[in-house]
Amino acid sequence: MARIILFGGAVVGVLLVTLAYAVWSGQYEAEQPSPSASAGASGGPVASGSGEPVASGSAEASAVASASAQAEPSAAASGAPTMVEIAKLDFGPDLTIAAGTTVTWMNNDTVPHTATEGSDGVKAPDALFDLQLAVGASDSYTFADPGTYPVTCTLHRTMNMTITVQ
Ligand SMILES: [Cu+2]
Repeated sequence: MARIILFGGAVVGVLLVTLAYAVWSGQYEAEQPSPSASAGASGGPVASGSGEPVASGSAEASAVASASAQAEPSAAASGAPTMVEIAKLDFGPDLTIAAGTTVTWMNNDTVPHTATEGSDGVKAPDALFDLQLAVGASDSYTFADPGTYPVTCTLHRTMNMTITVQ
């Protein structure tokens, strides 16, 4: 009986020592991780440093994206059909297009208009186009050759726009 108690006490003692060592080593390791954590924090800048090339890479990607975005206007000026919507006695902004581009004038106004080569309501002597546009109607002209083409409405002399063909 006494042997069992002694044995049990020895076992308990070993367990206590083991537990104490575990707690001590646990605290020691708990203190150790903080230096290793700061080492990991110092490794953080390395990680962010490796992140910077990624960031610059995405910046390059955005630069490429913006370059392609800048390429879109030239793509639009490279022959895609273009619509001019007439409203409130106005052709809207001037156009710069590529040779071969077809321009369609759409009369969204409440009165008839024309899209005529000329200026201030006067048709040019050798006008290439003189499109009659009833309300809701549209018509087109294809600009084959580079040049600067003034466009006017022969019914409203204040309606003017310029189409530059490159
Ligand atoms: Cu008009």
